[in-house]
Amino acid sequence: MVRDADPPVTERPAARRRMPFHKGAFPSKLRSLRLTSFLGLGLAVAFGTCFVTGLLDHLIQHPPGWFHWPARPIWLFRVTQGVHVATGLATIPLLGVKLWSVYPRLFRWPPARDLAHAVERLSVFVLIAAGLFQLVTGVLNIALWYRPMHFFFPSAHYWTAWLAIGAIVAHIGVQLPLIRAGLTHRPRRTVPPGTLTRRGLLAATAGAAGVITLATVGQTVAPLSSISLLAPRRPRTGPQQLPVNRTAGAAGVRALAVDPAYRLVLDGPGGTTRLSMADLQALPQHTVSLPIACVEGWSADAVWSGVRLRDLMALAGADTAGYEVFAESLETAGLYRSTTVDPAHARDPLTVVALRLRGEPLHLDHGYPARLIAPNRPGVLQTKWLARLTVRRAP
Ligand SMILES: Nc1nc2c(c(=O)[nH]1)N[C@H]1C(S)=C(S)[C@@H](COP(=O)(O)O)O[C@H]1N2
Ligand SMILES: [Mo]
Repeated sequence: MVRDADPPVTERPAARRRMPFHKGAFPSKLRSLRLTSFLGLGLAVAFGTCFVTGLLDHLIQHPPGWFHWPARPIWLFRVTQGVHVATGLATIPLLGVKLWSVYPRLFRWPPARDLAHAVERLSVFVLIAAGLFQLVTGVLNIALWYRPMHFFFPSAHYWTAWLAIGAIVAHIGVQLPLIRAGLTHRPRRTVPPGTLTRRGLLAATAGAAGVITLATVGQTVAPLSSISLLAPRRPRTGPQQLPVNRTAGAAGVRALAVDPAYRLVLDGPGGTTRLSMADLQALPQHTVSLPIACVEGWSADAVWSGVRLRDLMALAGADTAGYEVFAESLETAGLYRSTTVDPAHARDPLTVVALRLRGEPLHLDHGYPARLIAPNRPGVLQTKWLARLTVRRAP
């Protein structure tokens, strides 16, 4: 197997003869097992990190019984989701150059020597297709461009991730002897002066990944937002210096939200209470500094004031541990119209039903008259335009 290590793949006479394209297509001497192995290593680290952080996001949004996501530290989800988006983006140049480095092999003829080889090639095909699907849909999601996606993005992105990671593990397993050889054997071959070296190509690839990251990380790191040309959302844009994805108009809640007859319905073991804005304002007010950290990768700090959720739970007759809160929006149809606040988040002193943002009443697009804001939760669970809170025993 190690014989593959030295000459670049295009120089193997058999490979060249059998290529369906004219011989000498893309005849780069840069291609080598070593280059491919290093690119593969980088890709495995980036994709693996992206997979784990993505899985975490999925578990937080759809927690199975055994999973508990803590309310502290308040910045944890912001970091894991930022890492998810950054590593996903870094994968783009890595995958591009990796595919280029093995390009002649992808079109080798005949396509398979035997059954085992056919299975291996099929797994490579799955790997490429699933990897490209993840990158394209992920970027479309960051760009909030859902129109070309004729499927439900979160489910498609989640299940394809399993396909991709399965194919990657299989691929690494099959190629392990070659990868080991590629990473340990240093070929003596030299590249003519003045041409791109392998080290140069790896550095350029890493540089491209870095530039892409810098051009987007500003959607989370405010000081970098001015150079974040690729970030569609910046921390200080939007009403009250906070970005808005879904406006009150889009959610169809404008009329209900400004109706003087608005009441926040509070349901619990002690019965049902209907709280007017004046009632809510008369309860003890608390100010917390918490970020909105959207799963799309942007996040922004803000200062919120309102009533602690635990105070409302006490009012509803649930003054002890073991209760969760089901929060519903005035929105009737949206996918994100309701969430469950688990006991740890519900009792946290930083979890508030916010009435104010940066000292002003909430803007209609930020959830006026009242929204949920809790520490270390994905933005998608920070329900706006609250209509009803149901306090109930956690399962
Ligand atoms: N009722 C309701 N609340 C919602 C949403 C929504 O669509 N409906 N979007 C959520 C999402 S995805 C995020 S990131 C935060 C901030 O969203 P915004 O930018 O639309 O204010 O609010 C959340 N609260
Ligand atoms: Mo979001």
